[in-house]
Amino acid sequence: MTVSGERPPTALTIAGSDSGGGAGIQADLKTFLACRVHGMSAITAVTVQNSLGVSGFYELPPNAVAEQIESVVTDIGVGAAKTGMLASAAIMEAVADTVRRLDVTPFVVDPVAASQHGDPLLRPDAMAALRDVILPLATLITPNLGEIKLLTGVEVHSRADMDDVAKALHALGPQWVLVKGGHLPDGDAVDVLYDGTEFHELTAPRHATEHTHGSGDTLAAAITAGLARGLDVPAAVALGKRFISGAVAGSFPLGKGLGPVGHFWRVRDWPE
Ligand code: PXL
Repeated sequence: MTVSGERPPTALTIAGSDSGGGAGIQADLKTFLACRVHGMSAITAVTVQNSLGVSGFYELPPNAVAEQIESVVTDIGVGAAKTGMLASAAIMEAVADTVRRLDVTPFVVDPVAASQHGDPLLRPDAMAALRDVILPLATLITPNLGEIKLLTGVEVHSRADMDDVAKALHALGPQWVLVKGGHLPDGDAVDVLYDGTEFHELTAPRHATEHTHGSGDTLAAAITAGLARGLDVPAAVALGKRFISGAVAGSFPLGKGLGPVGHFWRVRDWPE
């Protein structure tokens, strides 16, 4: 059989496994596929979870995380990378060393701290390391309002607060900040993208669904796929927003609790 495929764009996720398949590594790889990017993974931890919540997680040794990254970077090449659940300060140190040494860029950081049910996905010591060790390396960070409170101590109550906190987050070292305002109570979901100079506002209608497990991971993964395809940050964020809007509209119930966003909303062709 002849092999006729071109080499596709490649993206790496450095994140935790979700046994329920809706978030984490599983969400990222499905999103990369849907965005026609070859997805690769460096697993940081294995969570035990279903639609009702996370009942525990097992971390990998920090060097095992670093070796997975090095293995794919030095052979296959990484067009863009993202982080999700990084579990511990020791894993964050190993990821930061490796990403810096191998110049892994663009580097999207989704500062994941807890599941949608509020179950912790980080050790208590890890938030400070996420802020001090990981954020300064980021091309883009994608915090939600809860993560912003943990990173800066600031509670965002209004659209005007979002600009101020974007500045405070930018001062922590990332090149771009996407403040996700989806958890503000009223109106459309507004996000603010900031590069230290200009504010870009991105607005999307809200969808009435509670089945949004994995939505943050999926947005960050779609943005990463856009960067791997060569888009600049504003264009990749716009692509990410289109992808997550479709996935939230295509979300579905699963199990007895919260279902995931529908990663396959654009995957239409069924192999006959
Ligand atoms: O959605 C955040 C997230 C990231 N990574 C893993 C998760 C979750 C949420 O549950 O389980 C592994």
